[in-house]
Amino acid sequence: MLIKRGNSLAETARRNRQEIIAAGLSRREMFKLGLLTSAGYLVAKKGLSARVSSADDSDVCSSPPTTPFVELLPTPRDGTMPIQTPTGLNPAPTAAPNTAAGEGRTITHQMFDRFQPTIQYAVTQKAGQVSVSPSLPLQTLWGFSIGTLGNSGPISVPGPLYVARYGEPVLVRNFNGLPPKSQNGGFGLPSVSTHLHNGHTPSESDGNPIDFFEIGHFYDQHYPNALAGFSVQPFAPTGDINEAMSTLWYHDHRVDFTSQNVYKGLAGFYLLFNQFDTGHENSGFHLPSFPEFDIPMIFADKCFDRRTGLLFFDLFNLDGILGDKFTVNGKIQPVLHVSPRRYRFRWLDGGPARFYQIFLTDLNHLSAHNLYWQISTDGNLLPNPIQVESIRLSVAERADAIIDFAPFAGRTVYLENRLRQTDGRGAMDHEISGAGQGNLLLPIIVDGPTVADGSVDPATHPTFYSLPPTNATPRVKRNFVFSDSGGGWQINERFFDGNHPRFIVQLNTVEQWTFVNDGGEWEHPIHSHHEEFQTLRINGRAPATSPLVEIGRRDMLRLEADGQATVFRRFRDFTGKYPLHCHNTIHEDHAMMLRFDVGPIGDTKQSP
Ligand SMILES: [Cu+2]
Repeated sequence: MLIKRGNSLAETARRNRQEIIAAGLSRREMFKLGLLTSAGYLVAKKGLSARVSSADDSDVCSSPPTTPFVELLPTPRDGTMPIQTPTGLNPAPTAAPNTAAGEGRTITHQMFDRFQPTIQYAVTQKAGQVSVSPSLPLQTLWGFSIGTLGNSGPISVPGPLYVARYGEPVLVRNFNGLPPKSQNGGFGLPSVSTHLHNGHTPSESDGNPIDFFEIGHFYDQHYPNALAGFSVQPFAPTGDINEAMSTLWYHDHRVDFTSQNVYKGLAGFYLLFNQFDTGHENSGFHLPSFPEFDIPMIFADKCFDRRTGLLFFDLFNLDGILGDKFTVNGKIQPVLHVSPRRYRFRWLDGGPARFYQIFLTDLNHLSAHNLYWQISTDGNLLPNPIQVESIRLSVAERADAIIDFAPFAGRTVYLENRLRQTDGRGAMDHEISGAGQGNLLLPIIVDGPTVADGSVDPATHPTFYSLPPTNATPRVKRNFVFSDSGGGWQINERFFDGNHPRFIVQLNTVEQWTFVNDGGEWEHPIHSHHEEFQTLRINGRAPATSPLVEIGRRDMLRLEADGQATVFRRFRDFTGKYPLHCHNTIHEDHAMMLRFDVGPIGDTKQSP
């Protein structure tokens, strides 16, 4: 009975918070009423706080019931995940900000002439009505629509997919057509900065948290699509092929509001191809052809108001929000039909705070260990495919999987998350549910026609790229302690300040960074912009492989409870400001992030 009582207390507290949010009280008013601490947490009263938990008071929401496995998974192959199409921009993009025409950018593009963007896109961020499940009312979400402000189509959540190629620079004109804050439905700020996650991008186009722009304005974002190392020997002028990336994604990164804006829908995929990862299974690495057999999937858990059925964001839970409804490409528990052959799935943990461990489950053969292949970590192909039974993802982390459905012909298998997590601070115990006892994310029905499969069999041990060497001597070794302090989340005991860099990295040098998790009750998925890193040490040992693939190039590092990691980093080609932050987007907004700059002369601060 204790458990029941605890659950109802948590539910009462959530309902009370919903009422406060619905009342639209400002934080200032809440301070006056004595509802908020100076750090921004709700005061520790039972029946209110998300954090006054007794052991039985787990913070999992209770959405209305939904009927699973009805709607189809949106995919690029049938246009239900739209593919972005090039256009001509008028006025033409310029290196300097075109403020006269309404551009919100304030910094001139670096290397605009060197990487002239002959491929141009227009996209508009706006509100729209979206179905997430036939069991729930239409939701007013925010998304990206193809076209210019005032001349764009319906939004899609996730947003349109970009198909880019190395050597073909791109410019995206990104319009803010969002409604005013008074019409935001309780959360979300109509002030945005779109980050291309994992991109090797000039600072001014990176979607820096403080480079946000307002309603009615646009921002030209220049993506060179160039391999890292193009400006230094021995890789100039084309860059290091072993730095090639594949699965990227874009999402809002507006300072203090990233969690709300991404939760509301502002995210999508950006795929990069080249002469090896071609998108055609009859050439290069012979990976399954896009888009027929190559399907991106973003996983995001959501909470819906039990009474209204509308998407709910708990503004007062600063630990991290967990949902009890599991979406894939924006739909709650959709369905995918495939043919009996190999597919490439590109998995992304879209957050805001949940960790996943994804198994292939056959509900009629629960004891079977269904193996598949992991071919990448984040946006990077591994040197070789690795056979796995599961892949673990932290927020913003990606993995490409190759699954052969030939052995499952005529059957149904599920993507199942079996990692247990009871609050937003992490999945500390790494407890794995029994097969069929976890979260069934997506049934895959293998009832498609038998078709030719020209893709490489991962069991033949194909080789992709090599790992770049990590034996260069670092110019500086820096340390970063991630802690629950100051009433929020901090790095080296300070909150984010976007206006002042904590340290300066010297352009075209190597550094060694050590991340330390100062606490046993939370986990932080750490992300840094500019270039990726390679892990040298993790939790006191050399990086390991399966199930947590640690050897590959990465832009995400899962800093476990009491864990630490040392990584090798290069900073080539581009200068300017970049963030290092936790990608639990709630932690990021409150305010576990720092700004570093890359410039001609660096400093040597060791604990910046
Ligand atoms: Cu964190």
